[in-house]
Amino acid sequence: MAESHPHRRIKTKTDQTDTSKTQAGSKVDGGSPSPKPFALAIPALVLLASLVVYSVSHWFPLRSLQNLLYFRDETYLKGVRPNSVPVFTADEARRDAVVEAFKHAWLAYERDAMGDDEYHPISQKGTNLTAAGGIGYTVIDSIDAMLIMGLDDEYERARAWIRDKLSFDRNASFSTFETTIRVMGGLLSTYYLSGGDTLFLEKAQQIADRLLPAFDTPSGLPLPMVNLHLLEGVPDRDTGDFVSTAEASTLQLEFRYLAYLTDEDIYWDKVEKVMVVLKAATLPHGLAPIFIDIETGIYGLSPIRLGSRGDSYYEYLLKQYLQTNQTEDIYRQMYDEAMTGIHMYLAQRSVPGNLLNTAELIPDRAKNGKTGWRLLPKQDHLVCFLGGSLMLGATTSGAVVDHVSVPPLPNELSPQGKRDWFTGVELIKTCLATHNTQTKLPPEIAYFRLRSQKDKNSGKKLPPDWYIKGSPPGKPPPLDARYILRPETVESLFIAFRLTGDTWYRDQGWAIFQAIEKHCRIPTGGYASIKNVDQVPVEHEDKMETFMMSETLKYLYLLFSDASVLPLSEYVFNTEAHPLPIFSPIADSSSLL
Ligand code: DMJ
Repeated sequence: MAESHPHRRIKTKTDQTDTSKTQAGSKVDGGSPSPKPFALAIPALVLLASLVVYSVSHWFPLRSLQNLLYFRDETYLKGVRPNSVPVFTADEARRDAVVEAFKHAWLAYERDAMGDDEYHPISQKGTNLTAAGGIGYTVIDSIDAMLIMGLDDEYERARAWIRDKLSFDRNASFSTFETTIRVMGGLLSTYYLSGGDTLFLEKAQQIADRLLPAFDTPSGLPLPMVNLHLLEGVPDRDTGDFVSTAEASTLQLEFRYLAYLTDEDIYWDKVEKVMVVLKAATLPHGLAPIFIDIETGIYGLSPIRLGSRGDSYYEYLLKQYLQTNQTEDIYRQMYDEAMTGIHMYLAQRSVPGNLLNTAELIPDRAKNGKTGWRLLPKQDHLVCFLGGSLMLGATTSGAVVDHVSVPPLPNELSPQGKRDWFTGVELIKTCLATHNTQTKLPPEIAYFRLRSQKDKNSGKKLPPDWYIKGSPPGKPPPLDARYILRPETVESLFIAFRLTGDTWYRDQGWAIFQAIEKHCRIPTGGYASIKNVDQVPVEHEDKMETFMMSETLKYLYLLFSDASVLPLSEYVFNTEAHPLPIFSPIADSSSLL
């Protein structure tokens, strides 16, 4: 098992003449309150058996028949608009409006809270994640966007802060996952985009070294928190002996790229070991419950979902495959299996509008007393990354030619590629349908009325296909009704646009941008979350999440930029939208093989 490091000392994809296939494109945090894992981990076998039973009895025949339909001949790929002429040039007016919005956000933060981890635009102040002091969360998460958008002055000031003020020596616990994706990801991306400014690589290595103790566990799975001063992994009080699947499996792009840059095996080996454990624990069809036991490496009896605590597991399967230029077939296999599992168990259609959505599987007692799975028709906004991701996977993992056209032609994709492309397109449409609210912004969580379930909501005055649970008029809005400036729909729109050149995706992104401007923009500077997407005038929550600048505005900027800016064939975006270059290994000795 893991001994070598074939993946480094090589060339980035841009250096190569072989540009085999086209490729790129991003999720853990708190959509819904996450249930605690049950105290006892159960053997994977029990889960496996119950999923198989579930499959046979509920889905398999119908799904197989549906899959066969994708084999038929087509002139246009299902999900591609016939006769649309692809556009590759910038939409300058819209792009510049996004840059103005970014400055509105950044300049307010810089004025009121420079260096603090988080920003509160209404009270015009900053706070840190812990009382021990900040770790540059907002500055580092935002700085690569400044380079990308050509905001040179802002970039120089942010760089000076990182050079002079940043310290990671904080005696408090920080999230392993969040620190990796935002801080390490931001530093590594800026290192590359700045043409190799060593300040960023040094800082990335410093934070990586402080995060490494998280992996010192019996299984090799990381503890969810790390004390950055004591250099000790720390369990999460809420999840005890467990770490969420997404948190454990969304560190790989960052640590692997650092290993590639520094030639230090340890970074690669620690995160690959995590994948070895996850692979061994995987359920049939690649689906993963959202909690895994850190000591044993066995999944806990916990929900299977594509939203919070599950999402970026699936995202990083594809992206690990893309990061090393499609050379690590093991990740392609794991990704393909997982996508098939999603189609078999989670993909649903709603009534009456036939919207494709993804449900959750909740472990429960069946009538015979055994463990079974109950379908919960709930979709976090976080799942909206998956539309673009499926399309990207279709043109890479699902391609049967080296160069896929824009938009792809039917004969360029495998049956699975066609299936995933179409599902991706459909899922984006569903996510856009959840923007059909008073504010045109999506809720944190939507429930769907499924074809396959009895209609329990008939007669209620609710949106036909989906609704926000616990949101009766006159009552305080539930947390599900919030919009916290999340990027997932625009992330998918960006990828879809790059892969199709279809300006319809740009128009959808522009409508979302306008809704953000109308309802979230604070006149004195910055943007704030809103408490209820279905209420106008809106009520604000005094917080601007760091992903507003690092993801939402960056993806919007890229959506309106010309196609040569950060092409998906050369970059893979980490789950926090930090672009990292694709590179190629010289040998194949993955420990997963
Ligand atoms: C981001 O921090 C990342 O995309 C993460 O993977 C999921 N949640 C947020 C954005 O919604």
